[in-house]
Amino acid sequence: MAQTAPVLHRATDALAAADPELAALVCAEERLQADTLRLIPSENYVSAAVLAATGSVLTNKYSEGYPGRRYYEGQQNVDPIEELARDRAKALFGAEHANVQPYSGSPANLAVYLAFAKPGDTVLGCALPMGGHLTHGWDVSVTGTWFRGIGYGVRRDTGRVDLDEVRSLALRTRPRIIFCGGTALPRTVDFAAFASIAAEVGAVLAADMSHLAGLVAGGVHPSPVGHADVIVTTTHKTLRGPRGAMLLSGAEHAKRIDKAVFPGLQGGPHNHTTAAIAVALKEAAGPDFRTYARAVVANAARLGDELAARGFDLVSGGTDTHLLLTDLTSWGVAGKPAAKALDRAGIVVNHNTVPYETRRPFDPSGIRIGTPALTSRGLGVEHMPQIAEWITRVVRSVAEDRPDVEKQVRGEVAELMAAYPAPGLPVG
Ligand code: DSN
Repeated sequence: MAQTAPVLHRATDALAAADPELAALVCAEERLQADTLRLIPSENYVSAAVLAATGSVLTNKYSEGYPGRRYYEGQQNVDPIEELARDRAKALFGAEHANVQPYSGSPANLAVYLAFAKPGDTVLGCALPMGGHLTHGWDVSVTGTWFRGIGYGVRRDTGRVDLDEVRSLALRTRPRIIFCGGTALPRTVDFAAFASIAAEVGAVLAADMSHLAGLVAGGVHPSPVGHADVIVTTTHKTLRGPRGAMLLSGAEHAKRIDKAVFPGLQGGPHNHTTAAIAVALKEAAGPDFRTYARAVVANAARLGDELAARGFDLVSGGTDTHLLLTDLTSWGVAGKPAAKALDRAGIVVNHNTVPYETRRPFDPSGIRIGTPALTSRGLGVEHMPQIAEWITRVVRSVAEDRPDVEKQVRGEVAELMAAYPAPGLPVG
Protein backbone atom coordinates (compact mmCIF):
# COMPACT_ATOMS: atom_id res chain seq x y z
CA MET A 1 0.00 0.00 0.00
CA ALA A 2 1.18 3.52 -0.76
CA GLN A 3 2.60 5.66 2.06
CA THR A 4 1.09 9.14 2.18
CA ALA A 5 3.03 10.40 5.13
CA PRO A 6 2.27 14.14 4.70
CA VAL A 7 -1.32 13.77 5.88
CA LEU A 8 -0.23 11.83 8.90
CA HIS A 9 2.58 14.22 9.77
CA ARG A 10 0.31 17.26 9.45
CA ALA A 11 -2.11 15.68 11.91
CA THR A 12 0.69 14.71 14.25
CA ASP A 13 2.15 18.24 14.15
CA ALA A 14 -1.20 19.79 15.04
CA LEU A 15 -1.66 17.30 17.84
CA ALA A 16 1.84 17.89 19.20
CA ALA A 17 1.22 21.65 19.32
CA ALA A 18 -2.18 21.36 21.00
CA ASP A 19 -1.62 18.43 23.34
CA PRO A 20 1.99 17.27 23.64
CA GLU A 21 1.14 14.70 26.29
CA LEU A 22 -1.44 12.96 24.10
CA ALA A 23 0.73 13.37 20.97
CA ALA A 24 3.61 11.62 22.71
CA LEU A 25 1.35 8.65 23.43
CA VAL A 26 0.17 8.49 19.81
CA CYS A 27 3.77 8.64 18.58
CA ALA A 28 4.73 5.92 21.04
CA GLU A 29 1.91 3.78 19.67
CA GLU A 30 3.15 4.40 16.11
CA ARG A 31 6.59 3.26 17.23
CA LEU A 32 5.16 0.19 18.98
CA GLN A 33 3.10 -0.81 15.94
CA ALA A 34 6.14 -0.31 13.70
CA ASP A 35 8.64 -2.24 15.84
CA THR A 36 6.58 -5.23 16.88
CA LEU A 37 5.31 -8.35 15.19
CA ARG A 38 1.55 -8.04 15.56
CA LEU A 39 -0.07 -11.46 15.53
CA ILE A 40 -3.51 -10.71 16.97
CA PRO A 41 -5.80 -12.17 14.27
CA SER A 42 -8.41 -9.41 14.60
CA GLU A 43 -5.88 -6.61 14.04
CA ASN A 44 -4.35 -5.14 10.91
CA TYR A 45 -2.68 -2.03 9.49
CA VAL A 46 -4.98 0.26 7.48
CA SER A 47 -3.64 2.22 4.53
CA ALA A 48 -2.72 5.87 4.79
CA ALA A 49 -5.83 6.61 2.70
CA VAL A 50 -8.11 4.85 5.23
CA LEU A 51 -6.35 6.73 8.06
CA ALA A 52 -6.85 10.04 6.24
CA ALA A 53 -10.59 9.44 5.85
CA THR A 54 -10.88 8.37 9.50
CA GLY A 55 -9.17 11.56 10.64
CA SER A 56 -11.15 13.85 8.33
CA VAL A 57 -13.61 16.71 8.96
CA LEU A 58 -16.47 14.24 8.47
CA THR A 59 -16.25 13.70 12.22
CA ASN A 60 -17.83 17.17 12.57
CA LYS A 61 -21.13 16.24 10.94
CA TYR A 62 -24.40 14.84 12.28
CA SER A 63 -26.47 12.71 9.86
CA GLU A 64 -29.19 10.78 11.68
CA GLY A 65 -31.24 8.86 9.13
CA TYR A 66 -30.20 7.46 5.77
CA PRO A 67 -29.17 9.13 2.47
CA GLY A 68 -32.06 11.25 1.20
CA ARG A 69 -33.96 10.87 4.52
CA ARG A 70 -31.99 12.71 7.19
CA TYR A 71 -33.00 14.61 10.30
CA TYR A 72 -30.28 17.25 9.79
CA GLU A 73 -29.48 19.54 6.86
CA GLY A 74 -26.11 19.95 5.21
CA GLN A 75 -25.80 16.40 3.86
CA GLN A 76 -24.55 17.42 0.38
CA ASN A 77 -21.35 15.43 0.82
CA VAL A 78 -22.31 12.92 3.45
CA ASP A 79 -25.17 11.39 1.44
CA PRO A 80 -22.96 10.52 -1.56
CA ILE A 81 -20.27 9.21 0.81
CA GLU A 82 -22.70 6.81 2.50
CA GLU A 83 -24.15 5.80 -0.89
CA LEU A 84 -20.63 5.09 -2.15
CA ALA A 85 -19.89 2.92 0.89
CA ARG A 86 -23.19 1.02 0.54
CA ASP A 87 -22.77 0.49 -3.22
CA ARG A 88 -19.18 -0.68 -2.83
CA ALA A 89 -20.19 -3.11 -0.06
CA LYS A 90 -23.00 -4.54 -2.20
CA ALA A 91 -20.73 -4.87 -5.24
CA LEU A 92 -17.81 -6.42 -3.33
CA PHE A 93 -19.88 -9.08 -1.62
CA GLY A 94 -22.69 -9.47 -4.17
CA ALA A 95 -25.38 -8.50 -1.64
CA GLU A 96 -28.66 -6.76 -2.41
CA HIS A 97 -28.61 -4.56 0.67
CA ALA A 98 -25.90 -3.02 2.84
CA ASN A 99 -26.12 -0.96 6.01
CA VAL A 100 -22.76 0.64 6.84
CA GLN A 101 -23.79 2.50 10.00
CA PRO A 102 -23.24 0.05 12.90
CA TYR A 103 -20.60 1.48 15.23
CA SER A 104 -18.87 -1.89 15.56
CA GLY A 105 -19.47 -5.63 15.62
CA SER A 106 -21.38 -5.86 18.91
CA PRO A 107 -23.95 -3.19 17.97
CA ALA A 108 -24.27 -4.81 14.53
CA ASN A 109 -25.06 -8.15 16.15
CA LEU A 110 -27.49 -6.46 18.52
CA ALA A 111 -29.26 -4.99 15.49
CA VAL A 112 -29.76 -8.55 14.23
CA TYR A 113 -31.57 -9.44 17.47
CA LEU A 114 -33.69 -6.29 17.29
CA ALA A 115 -34.57 -6.93 13.64
CA PHE A 116 -35.43 -10.63 13.91
CA ALA A 117 -36.20 -11.62 17.52
CA LYS A 118 -38.05 -10.64 20.69
CA PRO A 119 -36.56 -10.71 24.21
CA GLY A 120 -36.81 -14.24 25.58
CA ASP A 121 -36.45 -15.89 22.18
CA THR A 122 -33.93 -18.70 21.82
CA VAL A 123 -30.70 -17.99 19.99
CA LEU A 124 -28.19 -20.66 19.02
CA GLY A 125 -24.54 -19.65 18.60
CA CYS A 126 -21.05 -21.04 19.05
CA ALA A 127 -20.24 -20.99 22.77
CA LEU A 128 -17.61 -18.40 23.71
CA PRO A 129 -15.02 -20.89 25.08
CA MET A 130 -15.45 -22.95 21.92
CA GLY A 131 -14.48 -20.03 19.68
CA GLY A 132 -17.73 -18.06 19.45
CA HIS A 133 -18.39 -14.41 20.24
CA LEU A 134 -19.89 -12.87 23.38
CA THR A 135 -22.79 -11.43 21.37
CA HIS A 136 -23.85 -14.80 19.97
CA GLY A 137 -25.91 -15.41 23.11
CA TRP A 138 -23.20 -15.91 25.78
CA ASP A 139 -24.55 -15.44 29.29
CA VAL A 140 -22.49 -12.44 30.45
CA SER A 141 -23.61 -10.48 27.39
CA VAL A 142 -26.96 -8.74 27.07
CA THR A 143 -27.61 -11.22 24.26
CA GLY A 144 -27.50 -14.06 26.78
CA THR A 145 -29.53 -12.31 29.47
CA TRP A 146 -32.34 -10.80 27.38
CA PHE A 147 -32.42 -13.83 25.09
CA ARG A 148 -32.14 -17.55 25.80
CA GLY A 149 -28.67 -18.36 24.52
CA ILE A 150 -27.84 -21.95 23.62
CA GLY A 151 -24.22 -22.75 22.78
CA TYR A 152 -22.88 -25.32 20.35
CA GLY A 153 -19.25 -26.37 20.29
CA VAL A 154 -16.49 -28.04 18.37
CA ARG A 155 -15.82 -31.76 18.38
CA ARG A 156 -13.27 -32.97 20.92
CA ASP A 157 -11.60 -35.25 18.37
CA THR A 158 -11.38 -32.83 15.41
CA GLY A 159 -11.59 -29.36 16.95
CA ARG A 160 -14.10 -28.48 14.21
CA VAL A 161 -17.65 -27.19 14.63
CA ASP A 162 -19.90 -30.13 15.41
CA LEU A 163 -22.67 -29.75 12.81
CA ASP A 164 -24.48 -32.83 14.16
CA GLU A 165 -24.68 -31.08 17.54
CA VAL A 166 -25.82 -27.84 15.89
CA ARG A 167 -28.64 -29.70 14.15
CA SER A 168 -29.78 -31.66 17.18
CA LEU A 169 -29.70 -28.53 19.40
CA ALA A 170 -31.63 -26.63 16.71
CA LEU A 171 -34.26 -29.36 16.45
CA ARG A 172 -34.58 -29.55 20.23
CA THR A 173 -34.56 -25.83 21.11
CA ARG A 174 -36.15 -24.30 17.97
CA PRO A 175 -34.05 -21.10 17.95
CA ARG A 176 -35.33 -17.91 16.39
CA ILE A 177 -31.80 -17.05 15.22
CA ILE A 178 -28.78 -19.26 14.53
CA PHE A 179 -25.39 -17.53 14.47
CA CYS A 180 -22.45 -19.04 12.62
CA GLY A 181 -18.90 -17.73 12.64
CA GLY A 182 -16.82 -16.74 15.65
CA THR A 183 -13.56 -15.33 16.93
CA ALA A 184 -11.31 -18.35 17.43
CA LEU A 185 -12.42 -20.84 14.82
CA PRO A 186 -9.47 -21.70 12.58
CA ARG A 187 -11.44 -23.69 10.01
CA THR A 188 -13.74 -22.85 7.09
CA VAL A 189 -17.29 -21.98 8.16
CA ASP A 190 -19.73 -24.22 6.28
CA PHE A 191 -22.38 -21.59 5.57
CA ALA A 192 -24.39 -23.96 3.34
CA ALA A 193 -24.67 -26.57 6.11
CA PHE A 194 -25.81 -23.92 8.61
CA ALA A 195 -28.36 -22.64 6.08
CA SER A 196 -29.82 -26.09 5.68
CA ILE A 197 -30.17 -26.50 9.48
CA ALA A 198 -31.72 -23.03 9.80
CA ALA A 199 -34.21 -23.83 7.03
CA GLU A 200 -35.14 -27.14 8.68
CA VAL A 201 -36.11 -25.43 11.94
CA GLY A 202 -37.40 -22.15 10.49
CA ALA A 203 -34.64 -20.04 12.07
CA VAL A 204 -33.01 -16.89 10.75
CA LEU A 205 -29.40 -17.60 9.83
CA ALA A 206 -27.00 -14.81 10.86
CA ALA A 207 -23.47 -15.25 9.52
CA ASP A 208 -20.91 -13.30 11.52
CA MET A 209 -18.03 -13.08 9.06
CA SER A 210 -16.17 -10.38 10.99
CA HIS A 211 -12.95 -12.38 11.03
CA LEU A 212 -13.39 -13.65 7.49
CA ALA A 213 -14.63 -10.65 5.48
CA GLY A 214 -11.26 -9.94 3.87
CA LEU A 215 -10.83 -13.61 3.01
CA VAL A 216 -14.32 -13.71 1.48
CA ALA A 217 -13.65 -10.50 -0.48
CA GLY A 218 -10.32 -11.93 -1.62
CA GLY A 219 -11.89 -15.18 -2.80
CA VAL A 220 -10.12 -17.51 -0.35
CA HIS A 221 -13.10 -18.37 1.88
CA PRO A 222 -16.64 -19.27 0.74
CA SER A 223 -19.14 -16.43 0.90
CA PRO A 224 -22.19 -16.51 3.17
CA VAL A 225 -24.15 -14.53 0.56
CA GLY A 226 -26.93 -16.73 -0.78
CA HIS A 227 -26.88 -18.83 2.43
CA ALA A 228 -27.40 -16.44 5.35
CA ASP A 229 -30.46 -14.23 5.87
CA VAL A 230 -28.26 -11.55 7.37
CA ILE A 231 -24.49 -11.13 7.38
CA VAL A 232 -22.62 -9.20 10.04
CA THR A 233 -19.07 -8.04 9.62
CA THR A 234 -16.71 -5.68 11.31
CA THR A 235 -14.61 -3.70 8.86
CA HIS A 236 -11.25 -3.57 10.65
CA LYS A 237 -10.02 -7.15 10.70
CA THR A 238 -8.99 -9.02 7.54
CA LEU A 239 -10.99 -6.45 5.53
CA ARG A 240 -8.38 -3.85 6.59
CA GLY A 241 -10.70 -0.88 7.08
CA PRO A 242 -11.48 1.42 10.02
CA ARG A 243 -13.10 0.21 13.23
CA GLY A 244 -16.73 -0.15 12.21
CA ALA A 245 -19.23 -2.71 10.94
CA MET A 246 -21.75 -3.49 8.24
CA LEU A 247 -24.87 -5.58 7.82
CA LEU A 248 -25.60 -7.25 4.46
CA SER A 249 -28.80 -8.95 3.40
CA GLY A 250 -31.27 -9.62 0.64
CA ALA A 251 -33.64 -6.80 -0.33
CA GLU A 252 -36.50 -8.43 1.60
CA HIS A 253 -34.81 -7.72 4.95
CA ALA A 254 -33.51 -4.23 4.10
CA LYS A 255 -36.21 -2.24 5.89
CA ARG A 256 -36.20 -4.14 9.15
CA ILE A 257 -32.38 -4.10 9.34
CA ASP A 258 -32.15 -0.38 8.63
CA LYS A 259 -34.86 0.30 11.20
CA ALA A 260 -33.06 -1.78 13.81
CA VAL A 261 -29.79 0.14 13.36
CA PHE A 262 -31.46 3.57 13.24
CA PRO A 263 -33.57 4.53 15.11
CA GLY A 264 -33.64 1.17 16.91
CA LEU A 265 -30.16 1.23 18.42
CA GLN A 266 -28.10 4.13 17.25
CA GLY A 267 -28.24 7.86 16.65
CA GLY A 268 -25.98 9.64 14.19
CA PRO A 269 -23.67 7.50 12.08
CA HIS A 270 -19.92 8.13 12.33
CA ASN A 271 -19.43 9.71 8.92
CA HIS A 272 -15.63 9.67 9.10
CA THR A 273 -15.84 5.92 9.63
CA THR A 274 -18.34 5.52 6.79
CA ALA A 275 -15.92 7.34 4.48
CA ALA A 276 -13.01 5.18 5.59
CA ILE A 277 -15.13 2.04 5.05
CA ALA A 278 -15.78 3.25 1.50
CA VAL A 279 -12.04 3.64 0.93
CA ALA A 280 -11.27 0.20 2.38
CA LEU A 281 -13.96 -1.39 0.20
CA LYS A 282 -12.42 0.20 -2.89
CA GLU A 283 -9.03 -1.20 -1.87
CA ALA A 284 -10.53 -4.63 -1.21
CA ALA A 285 -12.07 -4.70 -4.70
CA GLY A 286 -8.66 -4.28 -6.35
CA PRO A 287 -6.53 -7.15 -7.67
CA ASP A 288 -3.81 -6.60 -5.03
CA PHE A 289 -6.28 -7.49 -2.32
CA ARG A 290 -6.83 -10.98 -3.77
CA THR A 291 -3.06 -11.49 -3.63
CA TYR A 292 -3.10 -10.21 -0.05
CA ALA A 293 -5.90 -12.57 1.03
CA ARG A 294 -4.13 -15.57 -0.53
CA ALA A 295 -0.91 -14.60 1.25
CA VAL A 296 -2.68 -14.25 4.63
CA VAL A 297 -3.96 -17.83 4.38
CA ALA A 298 -0.68 -19.23 3.01
CA ASN A 299 1.24 -17.55 5.84
CA ALA A 300 -1.12 -18.94 8.48
CA ALA A 301 -0.91 -22.46 7.04
CA ARG A 302 2.88 -22.35 6.97
CA LEU A 303 3.14 -20.83 10.43
CA GLY A 304 0.85 -23.60 11.70
CA ASP A 305 3.05 -26.28 10.09
CA GLU A 306 6.17 -24.75 11.60
CA LEU A 307 4.63 -24.49 15.05
CA ALA A 308 3.30 -28.06 14.89
CA ALA A 309 6.76 -29.28 13.89
CA ARG A 310 8.12 -27.61 17.04
CA GLY A 311 5.64 -29.40 19.29
CA PHE A 312 2.75 -26.93 19.46
CA ASP A 313 -0.68 -28.47 19.87
CA LEU A 314 -2.92 -26.66 17.37
CA VAL A 315 -6.68 -26.76 17.85
CA SER A 316 -8.10 -28.67 14.84
CA GLY A 317 -4.53 -29.54 13.83
CA GLY A 318 -4.01 -26.37 11.77
CA THR A 319 -5.98 -23.75 9.90
CA ASP A 320 -7.87 -22.94 6.69
CA THR A 321 -7.96 -19.25 7.49
CA HIS A 322 -5.89 -16.44 8.99
CA LEU A 323 -5.83 -17.72 12.56
CA LEU A 324 -4.27 -20.38 14.72
CA LEU A 325 -5.23 -21.42 18.22
CA THR A 326 -2.70 -23.32 20.26
CA ASP A 327 -3.12 -25.09 23.58
CA LEU A 328 0.08 -24.66 25.63
CA THR A 329 -0.76 -27.26 28.27
CA SER A 330 1.92 -29.68 27.04
CA TRP A 331 4.55 -26.93 27.50
CA GLY A 332 3.61 -26.55 31.16
CA VAL A 333 2.86 -22.88 30.49
CA ALA A 334 -0.50 -21.07 30.64
CA GLY A 335 -1.68 -18.76 27.89
CA LYS A 336 -1.45 -15.50 29.82
CA PRO A 337 2.18 -15.70 31.01
CA ALA A 338 3.15 -16.89 27.52
CA ALA A 339 1.33 -13.95 25.89
CA LYS A 340 2.96 -11.51 28.33
CA ALA A 341 6.44 -12.92 27.66
CA LEU A 342 5.85 -12.79 23.90
CA ASP A 343 4.72 -9.17 24.27
CA ARG A 344 7.94 -8.29 26.08
CA ALA A 345 9.78 -9.99 23.20
CA GLY A 346 7.97 -7.81 20.64
CA ILE A 347 5.50 -10.48 19.50
CA VAL A 348 1.92 -9.43 20.21
CA VAL A 349 -0.70 -12.18 20.62
CA ASN A 350 -3.65 -12.67 22.95
CA HIS A 351 -4.26 -15.35 25.54
CA ASN A 352 -7.35 -17.35 24.66
CA THR A 353 -9.53 -20.13 25.93
CA VAL A 354 -9.28 -23.41 24.06
CA PRO A 355 -12.18 -25.84 23.49
CA TYR A 356 -12.93 -27.91 26.62
CA GLU A 357 -10.92 -25.37 28.62
CA THR A 358 -9.93 -26.49 32.10
CA ARG A 359 -8.62 -23.11 33.32
CA ARG A 360 -10.36 -19.78 33.96
CA PRO A 361 -11.28 -17.41 31.06
CA PHE A 362 -8.90 -14.70 32.32
CA ASP A 363 -6.08 -17.22 32.74
CA PRO A 364 -6.71 -19.78 29.99
CA SER A 365 -4.58 -22.47 28.36
CA GLY A 366 -4.05 -21.07 24.91
CA ILE A 367 -2.84 -18.26 22.72
CA ARG A 368 -4.43 -17.05 19.50
CA ILE A 369 -2.19 -16.14 16.58
CA GLY A 370 -3.05 -14.56 13.21
CA THR A 371 -1.34 -13.40 10.04
CA PRO A 372 -3.40 -10.44 8.64
CA ALA A 373 -1.15 -7.67 10.00
CA LEU A 374 2.22 -9.22 9.22
CA THR A 375 1.02 -9.98 5.68
CA SER A 376 0.07 -6.30 5.24
CA ARG A 377 3.75 -5.54 5.92
CA GLY A 378 4.84 -7.87 3.13
CA LEU A 379 6.10 -10.81 5.18
CA GLY A 380 5.71 -14.11 3.34
CA VAL A 381 5.87 -17.85 3.91
CA GLU A 382 9.67 -17.70 3.94
CA HIS A 383 9.50 -15.74 7.21
CA MET A 384 7.22 -18.18 9.02
CA PRO A 385 9.93 -20.62 10.21
CA GLN A 386 11.72 -17.72 11.90
CA ILE A 387 8.53 -16.51 13.55
CA ALA A 388 7.70 -20.02 14.76
CA GLU A 389 11.21 -20.31 16.15
CA TRP A 390 10.89 -17.02 18.07
CA ILE A 391 7.56 -18.14 19.54
CA THR A 392 9.13 -21.46 20.52
CA ARG A 393 12.12 -19.82 22.18
CA VAL A 394 9.96 -17.46 24.20
CA VAL A 395 7.41 -20.07 25.30
CA ARG A 396 10.25 -22.41 26.29
CA SER A 397 11.92 -19.55 28.18
CA VAL A 398 8.76 -19.14 30.28
CA ALA A 399 8.81 -22.84 31.15
CA GLU A 400 12.54 -22.62 32.00
CA ASP A 401 12.31 -19.21 33.72
CA ARG A 402 14.86 -17.58 31.40
CA PRO A 403 13.63 -13.99 30.89
CA ASP A 404 16.92 -13.04 29.16
CA VAL A 405 15.59 -14.77 26.01
CA GLU A 406 12.85 -12.14 25.64
CA LYS A 407 15.39 -9.35 25.16
CA GLN A 408 17.34 -11.28 22.54
CA VAL A 409 14.18 -12.07 20.58
CA ARG A 410 12.94 -8.48 20.85
CA GLY A 411 16.08 -7.22 19.13
CA GLU A 412 15.78 -9.78 16.34
CA VAL A 413 12.09 -8.98 15.82
CA ALA A 414 12.75 -5.21 15.64
CA GLU A 415 15.46 -5.80 13.05
CA LEU A 416 13.11 -7.76 10.78
CA MET A 417 10.26 -5.30 11.24
CA ALA A 418 12.50 -2.37 10.29
CA ALA A 419 12.94 -3.98 6.88
CA TYR A 420 9.15 -4.21 6.33
CA PRO A 421 7.58 -0.80 6.99
CA ALA A 422 3.99 -0.86 8.12
CA PRO A 423 1.37 0.63 5.78
CA GLY A 424 -0.04 3.90 7.07
CA LEU A 425 2.77 4.59 9.51
CA PRO A 426 5.46 7.23 9.04
CA VAL A 427 8.68 5.59 7.84
CA GLY A 428 11.83 5.80 9.95
N1 DSN B 1 -12.53 -8.82 19.92
C1 DSN B 1 -12.60 -9.41 18.60
C2 DSN B 1 -11.51 -10.39 18.37
O1 DSN B 1 -10.41 -10.12 18.82
O2 DSN B 1 -11.71 -11.40 17.73
C3 DSN B 1 -13.95 -9.98 18.37
O3 DSN B 1 -14.89 -9.04 18.70
